[in-house]
Amino acid sequence: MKIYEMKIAPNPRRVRIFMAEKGLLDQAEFVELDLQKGENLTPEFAEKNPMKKVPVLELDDGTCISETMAICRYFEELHPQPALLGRDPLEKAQVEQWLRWIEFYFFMPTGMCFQHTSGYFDDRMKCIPEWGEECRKGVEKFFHLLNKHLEGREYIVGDGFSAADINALCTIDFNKVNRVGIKEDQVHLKAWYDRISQRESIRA
Ligand SMILES: N[C@@H](CCC(=O)N[C@@H](CS)C(=O)NCC(=O)O)C(=O)O
Repeated sequence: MKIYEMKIAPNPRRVRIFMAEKGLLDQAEFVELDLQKGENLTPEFAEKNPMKKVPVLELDDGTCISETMAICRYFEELHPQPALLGRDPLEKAQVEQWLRWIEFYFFMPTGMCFQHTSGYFDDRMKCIPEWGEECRKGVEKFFHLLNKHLEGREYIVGDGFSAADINALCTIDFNKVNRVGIKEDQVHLKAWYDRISQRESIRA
């Protein structure tokens, strides 16, 4: 199987870490695309993913799966251990809840802040810097929420590492481009971040 990605981009990174946790990295060939050069915008790549985004998982029979969490779900079903999407009905629902919160209220505004304030994709979109700045406020709010949530907790959900931890960490790291980071008084978030960052998978 192949994974189309740009290694430093945050969505492919989520898949890499997920695969590393399950010991699957050596089972895929990783195909690097340069997003800023628009290597994802070709008709050939649009055949694989009409949204023209990475990551895309291409199976040996040519079947393509897009969307980070759909790819992760596929690996979770094939290789249930270690469980990264919850171990029982309640935990599965809680992981899903956090994945959606992180995606909608943290990752999305992070991406919007980056795209609308950096001009990285200004060849293909109209940047509205005021919108980017508005999104930055949402991002900062989520840092605060996570800090509060992590008081007295080792992981975001229950007592085990999950995709919620992966997605939150990747979003925090991506915020370096927005110059938003963990504040000095966000000690619970900082302790969690330092702990999670030590996992080998994080450097995948
Ligand atoms: N919802 C998609 C988002 C994928 C996405 O936005 N990927 C970015 C890289 S992190 C991308 O391909 N950007 C290229 C572009 O927008 O031209 C997912 O979860 O995989």
